[in-house]
Amino acid sequence: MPEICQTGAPEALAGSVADLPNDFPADFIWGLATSAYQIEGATELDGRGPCIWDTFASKPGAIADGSSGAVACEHYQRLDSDLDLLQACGARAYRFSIAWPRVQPDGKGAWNEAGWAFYQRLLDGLAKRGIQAHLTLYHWDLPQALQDEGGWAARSTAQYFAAYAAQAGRRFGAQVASIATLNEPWVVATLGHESGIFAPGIKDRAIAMQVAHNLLLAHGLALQALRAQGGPALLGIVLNQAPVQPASDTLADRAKAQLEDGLLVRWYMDALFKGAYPADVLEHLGQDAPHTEAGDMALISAPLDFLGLNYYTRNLVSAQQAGAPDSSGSRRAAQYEVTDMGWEVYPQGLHTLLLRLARDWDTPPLYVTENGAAYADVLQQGRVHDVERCRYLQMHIGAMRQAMQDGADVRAYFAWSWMDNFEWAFGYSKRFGLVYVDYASQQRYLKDSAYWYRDWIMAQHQAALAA
Ligand code: IFM
Repeated sequence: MPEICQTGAPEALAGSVADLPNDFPADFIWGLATSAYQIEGATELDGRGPCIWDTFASKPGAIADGSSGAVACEHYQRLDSDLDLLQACGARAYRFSIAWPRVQPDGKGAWNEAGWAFYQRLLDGLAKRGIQAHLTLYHWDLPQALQDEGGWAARSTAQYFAAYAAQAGRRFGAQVASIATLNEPWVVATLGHESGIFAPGIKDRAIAMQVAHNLLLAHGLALQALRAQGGPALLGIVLNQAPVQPASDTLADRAKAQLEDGLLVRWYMDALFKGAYPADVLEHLGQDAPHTEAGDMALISAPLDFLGLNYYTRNLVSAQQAGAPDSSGSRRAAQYEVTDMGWEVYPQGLHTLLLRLARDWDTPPLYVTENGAAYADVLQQGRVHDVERCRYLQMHIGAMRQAMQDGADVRAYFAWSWMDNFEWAFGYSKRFGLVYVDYASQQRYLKDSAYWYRDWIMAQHQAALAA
């Protein structure tokens, strides 16, 4: 391993580079992750329809730097050279999403063949380079035409999503290793419809909880359609999760943490793996609880092949903290070192979370589908010495390995993100990439973390061959 990322961890953090175990299973999946709206740009090219993030970003004040995904990383136009870059980063697997409005501009009705052709080129390029494809069907870019009919608050959107999922399965199901229906339904429901800091910018808790249910229904219907096709791809969903901890031992803080855990973790986990919403959360919601129909929960809790988890930090809550949670799901009061997002670096939370999921629910194999950190990177003579990001990745990989040794069945790890990109309401002001993007020139530069991760993946591969 290169010495650039050999710095030790502060005492408060679990693990250090020296402790990083080099004994992962030979078939463990190492990858990089992105999403369509965050990197593609080309929002008006080749027949793509508008999505809710195009609309939201056009509202004054919605995005911190006034930007949008219209240009982003120009990945749509730079696909071939970007795939060479992905290979140079050593990725063995790539998690990406399809922009629904690119392949079906109105979210229903006609397909856009030029849109499908882009993703076919992407899959061909991955296959040519020996990189496994992991597809996410929905990473937040709902076609605006469906929003105009009520968006995720309308049950019909779940049906349209299932039709789109079935079409994607028919075209690509044999070419991808896995298909995740949704990315982070909590974010879509809560940040998009309760706090309104994300698209479509609605602020209504009853609508948010109906959206939370309709998203899970959409997942269930899509899963049913994909299962019926019987393709080889493993099927699952991706949730953002965190251990929710009280900021103090007071009764009020503990009660608040219990409720937040109910809304962030148990709402989704109980629905997916027990076929019911948690009683304490339903009671808390009262009139704001969603309308459900007979058969919904059976669809939602149909067996999965994998569960994807996006982990960034813990959620530390206190009864005093009012206001909306941020995009990590937290209303926070930091006790440890924080990233550029203000999120605590808390690798032991990944260990806690993985073991808790395995203990409290009958989960399928777990994939860590996102993990990473934003830092204020500086490009100097073509290099970015992002020592903190290297440490972040190393410590979280170490925590994940420890969880595996303690009994969690984890099969994959995807670093977020392959390249700097549009960080939603933060625009381009936050850099999560292992690759630095100079947005003015669209030049890409591997950060030290990319070199480290490349060498780490290579070392795992060699260890597997030698075993
Ligand atoms: O950039 C996002 C991603 O789209 C979803 N998960 C969290 C990341 C960092 O905020």
